[in-house]
Amino acid sequence: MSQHLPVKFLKSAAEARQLAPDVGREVAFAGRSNAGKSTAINAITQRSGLARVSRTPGRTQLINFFETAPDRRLVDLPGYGFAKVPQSVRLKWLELLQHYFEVRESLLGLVLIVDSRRGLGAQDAAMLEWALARGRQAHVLLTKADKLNRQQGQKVLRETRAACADAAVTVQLFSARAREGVEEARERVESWLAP
Ligand SMILES: Nc1nc2c(ncn2[C@@H]2O[C@H](COP(=O)(O)OP(=O)(O)O)[C@@H](O)[C@H]2O)c(=O)[nH]1
Ligand SMILES: [Mg+2]
Repeated sequence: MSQHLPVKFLKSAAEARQLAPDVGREVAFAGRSNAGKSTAINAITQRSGLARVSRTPGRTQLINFFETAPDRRLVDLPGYGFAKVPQSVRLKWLELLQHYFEVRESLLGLVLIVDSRRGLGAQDAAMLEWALARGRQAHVLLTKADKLNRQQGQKVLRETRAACADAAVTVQLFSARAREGVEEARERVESWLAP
């Protein structure tokens, strides 16, 4: 187990034709806005501030590619669930996301970021469904677990596992703040990127 995942920013894509070349292996991170995706990516890669590269002004939503080794990538997908975004803009992101999952040969697994206090939502379930097509796997991080007591944590873990009853999906509690589950998440990501 490596101690960290070296990461270099590769490129951003606003449209399908701007995606990084579809070679090698990659792992994508998706989640509702504010679920803790940037924080989780930073904890897993131990690069504080890395995923902030993806923060762009206004409502521009980009797919950001990071390289961990030649032809090995982490992909930061645009967050969903903003209340204030116009329907037309929301549809454009969803189309781009759906296109990404449809065409991407190098995508091995999805890390789905879910706020443990909210649980799995309809859009999260849609992401999972898109990702699992064509033999891919998924790993759900129930984030901000430090906000729950042990009993609440076990309950949401149980409920989420039941909702994702699929051999290709694993679920864990995660807290960047309490450093809970960071190693487990990193191992899952590294197993997808390993040759
Ligand atoms: N308590 C707690 N708060 C967290 C944790 N991870 C993220 N947050 C907070 O949740 C908010 C959203 O986090 P961010 O990573 O920017 O979410 P993103 O929009 O999904 O990228 C921020 O205020 C973070 O400080 C965690 O493990 N514990
Ligand atoms: Mg973010």
